[in-house]
Amino acid sequence: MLTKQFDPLKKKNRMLQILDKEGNIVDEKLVPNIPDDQLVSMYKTMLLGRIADTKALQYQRQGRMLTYAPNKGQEAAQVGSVAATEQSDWLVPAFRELSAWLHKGWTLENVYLYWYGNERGSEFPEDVKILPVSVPIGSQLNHAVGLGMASNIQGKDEVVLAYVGDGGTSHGEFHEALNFSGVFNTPTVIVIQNNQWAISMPTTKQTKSQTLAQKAKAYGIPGIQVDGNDVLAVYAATKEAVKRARNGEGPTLIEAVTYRLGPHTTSDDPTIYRKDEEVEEWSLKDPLTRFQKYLIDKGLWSKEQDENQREEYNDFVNKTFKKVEGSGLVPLEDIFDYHYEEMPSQLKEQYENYKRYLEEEGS
Ligand SMILES: Cc1ncc(C[n+]2csc(CCOP(=O)(O)OP(=O)(O)O)c2C)c(N)n1
Ligand SMILES: [Mg+2]
Repeated sequence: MLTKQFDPLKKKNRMLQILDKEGNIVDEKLVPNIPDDQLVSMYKTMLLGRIADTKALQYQRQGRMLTYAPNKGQEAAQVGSVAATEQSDWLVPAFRELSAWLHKGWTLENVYLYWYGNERGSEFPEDVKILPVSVPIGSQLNHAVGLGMASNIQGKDEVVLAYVGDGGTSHGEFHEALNFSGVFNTPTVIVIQNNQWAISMPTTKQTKSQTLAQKAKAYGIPGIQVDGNDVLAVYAATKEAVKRARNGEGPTLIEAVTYRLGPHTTSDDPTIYRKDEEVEEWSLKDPLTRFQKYLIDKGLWSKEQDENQREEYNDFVNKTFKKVEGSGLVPLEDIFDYHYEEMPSQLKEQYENYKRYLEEEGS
């Protein structure tokens, strides 16, 4: 069992890594059993995620997209984990999970619609079990544990995979969720995407703990730290956790050690608070390059295929965004009657103020 073999409290064998930063296998015995076509499909999602991410940032810079939270560098942490779940399982995101969303089946068109500023993007196909983006840090974890409790009560076979950032681990909800998941033995797998930064706050200042994974110990549940830029390690740890959850053995906490290569959001300038050398160092551990080398070594992929695939995705992403741009926005008024069947009085007052503001603006 990986959670026994790797211990976040020990110095030796602390972090699970299967593919090193050059894309070579560290230990054959640890390589998870993933069919070839699935390996390729995982890589393709990571590639699409990278391209769609880069372009989203550009669209926003061109004034064509409302806002965006970049994912560059975190593709393995996301695809490695979601690929280890089943279609019937739940995905509960924070807000920086582009590659996980795409792999699970949230269409790029709807993801883009959301960041474009059109709430219709948050509509998911019936068989795609994803909760909407959750911007209030940590809040999604309580929903995830609740879904897990519901799965238990209704005797369903659904496992819940939830994401949170390193910054999110300082929020009360993180601790409540871990405690409840342990007490109620919920089928929940919580993946911390430790991307080293919570806006300008480094993980080293976020906690006095050596690792984030060790926090599981206090709640009596298994916890493991994995190289989050190694898709095979993330997959292996998640697969084991999902199996445990489905067998009625409760939750697991996984810390995926990764790095946010881009800005926090489109309103952030990371050069103010971190050094270029740090970013360069992490660029050498790029999750895509490593996985690509592994697939090429295995004879499952080639440089030529890679170039063609990139071209195809560039084209697909451009076309998708054009459609989104042509869709228009949901009228801002809609946010006033979005939450309540009948608008409460204080909201009515705000709505009146808003209309007055528009009249004054227009005059
Ligand atoms: C409750 C709450 N407080 C503050 C914020 C503002 N905020 C947005 S992202 C963020 C940092 C999150 O860091 P982390 O959990 O590491 O996730 P990352 O952004 O690195 O993916 C903060 C403080 C928020 N969205 N919600
Ligand atoms: Mg973070």
